Amino acid sequence: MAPDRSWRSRVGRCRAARRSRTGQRPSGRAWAELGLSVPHNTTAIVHNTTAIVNTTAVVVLALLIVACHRLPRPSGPAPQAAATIAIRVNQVGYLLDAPKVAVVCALESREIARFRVVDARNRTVFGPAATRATGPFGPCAATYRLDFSGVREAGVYRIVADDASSLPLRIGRDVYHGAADSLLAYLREQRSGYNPVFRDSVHQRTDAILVDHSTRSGAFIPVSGGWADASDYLQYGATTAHATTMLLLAYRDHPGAFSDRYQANGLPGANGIADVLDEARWGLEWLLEMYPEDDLLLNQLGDDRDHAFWDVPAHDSSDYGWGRGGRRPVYPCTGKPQGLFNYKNRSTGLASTAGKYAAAFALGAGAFRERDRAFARRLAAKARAVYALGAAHPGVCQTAPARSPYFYEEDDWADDMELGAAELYALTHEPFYLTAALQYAALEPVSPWMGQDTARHYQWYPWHNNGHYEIWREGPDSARRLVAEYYGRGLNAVARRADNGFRVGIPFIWCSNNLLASFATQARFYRRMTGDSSYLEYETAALDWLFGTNPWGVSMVIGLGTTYPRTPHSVVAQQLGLQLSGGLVDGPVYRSIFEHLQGIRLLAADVYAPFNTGFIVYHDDVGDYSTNEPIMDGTANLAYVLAARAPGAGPED
Ligand SMILES: [Ca+2]
Ligand SMILES: [Ca+2]
Repeated sequence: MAPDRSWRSRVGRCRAARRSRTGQRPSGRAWAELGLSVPHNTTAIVHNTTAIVNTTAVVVLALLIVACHRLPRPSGPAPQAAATIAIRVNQVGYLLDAPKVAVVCALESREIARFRVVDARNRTVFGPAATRATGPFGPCAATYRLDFSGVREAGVYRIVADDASSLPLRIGRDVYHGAADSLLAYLREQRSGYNPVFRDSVHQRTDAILVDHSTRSGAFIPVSGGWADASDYLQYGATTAHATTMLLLAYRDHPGAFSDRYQANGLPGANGIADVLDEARWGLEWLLEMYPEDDLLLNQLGDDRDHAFWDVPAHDSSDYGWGRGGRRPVYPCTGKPQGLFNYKNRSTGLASTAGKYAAAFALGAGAFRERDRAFARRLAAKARAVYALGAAHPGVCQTAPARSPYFYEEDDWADDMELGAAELYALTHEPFYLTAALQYAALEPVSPWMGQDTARHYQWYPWHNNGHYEIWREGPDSARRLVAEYYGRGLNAVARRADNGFRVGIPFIWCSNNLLASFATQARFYRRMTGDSSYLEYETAALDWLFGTNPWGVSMVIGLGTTYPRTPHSVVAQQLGLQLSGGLVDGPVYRSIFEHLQGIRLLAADVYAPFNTGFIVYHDDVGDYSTNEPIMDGTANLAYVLAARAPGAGPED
């Protein structure tokens, strides 16, 4: 989610379709095989398009129709605009033995004393039970928590209170079956290099020209591959490394959550390797290209000049001075403030990026040790080298702005070096790495956003420090107690701010959904490390929020649940008339953030308007890049906790 969105006003003008080629365009069935679908009322148009693909002129015309066709407004149950109360539930479902809570959001102050749980035949199976009044929150003049943890029989139910009823909700052992895997569809769609959705190359010949290097600027370095960061086509080493790490961890700890239905190139078909490992390898291969020499660490591909056009990645028109659709720049970490034009970031070193690469490489070396020894050896050598580079150059390597003042303002690097050291220790068992990991851990025991009202964009990244858990897995008892206590401090700081009906204590900065996914991940780690369930209520509430227990009643992952983003801020979805699948969107933000970002223009009436009256807002609108843009690294970050909830996910459960 690159922050400069001055280009966003171009949304809806269908510029790119005029240049689109369609010879490789899959049919509707092929979309489905890729985990994508065509919204119901555009199906006929797309099928027609496929049938006439041989005539270029007609295809261009047809694609214009498709590209300009407005996607349907959010379907599923109406957001109950007319009702004064809404009962919000986790639309993915509730595990049998887990805490189960629904939340009432009353738009007018109103007493809701009791509730019932009814089954598919409308028979009461629980209650009437007392509600718990929890005060106002955002648009809700009053909230109530409805605890139905006592329902432990698998089935489909609804919650009923006064004249309102919730969406149907599922209770069962397998409600998260396939959920983690479903996220991978979005990552495949975001692939650069060969892209399975377009069945075409994306930026394969354009990536990249080295810039901002003291002696070698202008040299071509092959760095095609990886994933586009969001709906623009910038690519970042830091977010890619974090995403790759989370995929590798999800598979390491919960292999049973993942299946094998796709090939390494992302096309349908099993290849004997879990798809999550195929995807992680896609990330690793690109990170290896981005670290071509021991002292050359590349950090960013493309820059915000990308934002001049709203077109599909296979036909990106961005012009970096080498012609439209020409080569793209790749930036190294230099340890100094960067920016080719007027704006500069505040980079001070290499360690924030180097630590992340080291962690991904070391984990990859372990994951592929038996599957591909040569690849694993290469990863292990690169892990050591890039870790040493980071240790020699402490400080942060931020992303580089170009024509706009925005960039990822990461301010911490000890967390990244800690994770790198911890993964190298797990791989090599050389004591030096454990000592280093503990020293770095002491520099930043708590992720600094925890307990705060706000933070800069990506200021404290990643949003949870996975290094503590990795130390706990491998370290001595004294270290294990220490890092568990570190996690507890952060959780406590967030929980102290969560005295509201939804039990959320995160700051609603940009990418608030990522904070919730990370909070839930850290809470889960802490529970496993200590056996202490003090924060289980908040851990559960964070995931419930992501899947619909929020004021808007929206599941924040496209394709999961009943009511999810139907018009995300996505070029591919809008231009091709596709329903994406698997992407986690940014999530609600403070009203003040929404109102001050450049270039946001809602393109349709706000169906959630009754719920956008408070201090936080969310819009299912293609024009709102602040709350409704799917994000690559947030999606991968969520894979871990979703995998942990899958039936038979692994030894932990
Ligand atoms: Ca596979
Ligand atoms: Ca960091």
